[in-house]
Amino acid sequence: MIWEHSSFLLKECLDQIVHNNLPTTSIILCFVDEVWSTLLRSVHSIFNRSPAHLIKEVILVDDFSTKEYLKENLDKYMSQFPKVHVIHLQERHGLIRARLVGATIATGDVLTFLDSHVECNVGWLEPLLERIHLKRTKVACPVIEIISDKDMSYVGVSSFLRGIFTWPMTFGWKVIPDEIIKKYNIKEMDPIRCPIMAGGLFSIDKKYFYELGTYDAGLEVWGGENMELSFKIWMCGGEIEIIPCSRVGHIFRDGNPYTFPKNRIKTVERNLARVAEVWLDEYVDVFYGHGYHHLLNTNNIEFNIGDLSKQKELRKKLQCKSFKWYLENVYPDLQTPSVRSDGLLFNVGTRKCLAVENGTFSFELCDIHKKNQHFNHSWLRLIKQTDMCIALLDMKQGLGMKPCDNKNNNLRWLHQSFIADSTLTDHILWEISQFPLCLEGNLFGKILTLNTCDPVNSQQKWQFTNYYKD
Ligand code: UD2
Ligand code: MN
Repeated sequence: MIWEHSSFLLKECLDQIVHNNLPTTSIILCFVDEVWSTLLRSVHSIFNRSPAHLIKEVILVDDFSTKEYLKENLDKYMSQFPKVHVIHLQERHGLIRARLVGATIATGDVLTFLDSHVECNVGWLEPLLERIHLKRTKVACPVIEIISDKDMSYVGVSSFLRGIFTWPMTFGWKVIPDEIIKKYNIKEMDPIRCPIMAGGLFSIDKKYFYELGTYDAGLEVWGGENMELSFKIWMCGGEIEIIPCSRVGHIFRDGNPYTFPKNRIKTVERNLARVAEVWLDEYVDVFYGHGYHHLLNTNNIEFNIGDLSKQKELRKKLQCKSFKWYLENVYPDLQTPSVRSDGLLFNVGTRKCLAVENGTFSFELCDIHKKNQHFNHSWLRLIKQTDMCIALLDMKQGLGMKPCDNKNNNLRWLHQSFIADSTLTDHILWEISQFPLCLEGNLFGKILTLNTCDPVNSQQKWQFTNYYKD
């Protein structure tokens, strides 16, 4: 049964005029063990709610489902729709590579990806294709409305939502504040630029998708591919928009109703790390620093991120902009500092600033203009001056500077918010030591030493010029 949901549509959308030479689209749905009725609901809603001439074909990619009804039964049922092609993969590809299989056989001008448990609403397709017709580097997403997984009812959602991420690269929605809506006079039907797309539902010009190198095919099963494509689109010259006149319902479920060939958490974190390594530049520390340090530990031999050379080459070839550019221009409200603190490193006891010259420490009168007094404390807790880091060289030589290496946990120092013991927050603790060892500044003899922490010793207290809040 198909319900009418036009009550959820904006009245203004009904009067919208689109070009009559819109591009055609291939609609790609991949699935693994999808419920029969929801899969049919998806396909029927496509045909019932789209102009036939715009649909080149509907490609169903069965990602090696285990359910019997998804084999011959499905083929037989779908044979009533000449435009539907069903592909049964002979091994599990995961949604990323399954979508790519669909893309290779697609013949339409535009690729439209949908999840396999959706309901396309009245007039959903034309506004997406119209945007791409206006500019081929626009990637158009419908508003994703909610189909309840309890009673299958359809719930409309606000149009004023942007797709965003928070660290460590977690997808989310962010409401556009009322004052912004008023200030820019944003209307309900205006396209909304999104730093990140939700991932499941979007239309993209097929040639453009290939120019962008499609997805990183090294991503496994589920997760992170929306980050990868979103960064790539924005940083390499495209745009992502939600088109409020296009609305598609999606069944949101707790967890994934299918198995992961490997562990789910490990699969997703590996995917995210691949994306981070290729796209985040110096901000890669921010990603690892928010709960993914363990991926960097050299004894974590299980963790194999795979080869990234092709992805990095692609980024060069496409002459994509930097992640800093993306943050400043596409997602300025995230306000991510690339380091935890920086500036001068002031020693409270000596009332002087630490300086390095040719690898040798000294204390100098603080001078913000002197580059050799500049340090930063990274998200991975390294204390850096350009690409050299404060390190314990060995017990005899004591402290010195060593080339920075995110994987070397000997180089990690705790300070301020990283320290649990509130009597030591101004101190700088060597992270891997079993008992608390602190950096101490001395005006004579060895300038920097590592001593047993003492909460009241002011020569063990340090201040950076700037601290950045999370
Ligand atoms: C969201 C996206 C989804 C995808 C995912 C992150 C929406 C509405 N959904 O999670 O499209 O971007 O985030 O990766 O934006 N599938 C396969 N093979 C697999 C696993 C999944 O074909 O190995 C299919 C699955 O049947 C479904 C689609 O891929 O049709 C997306 O999976 P999901 O519905 O479990 O993802 P979802 O909506 O939780
Ligand atoms: Mn889904």
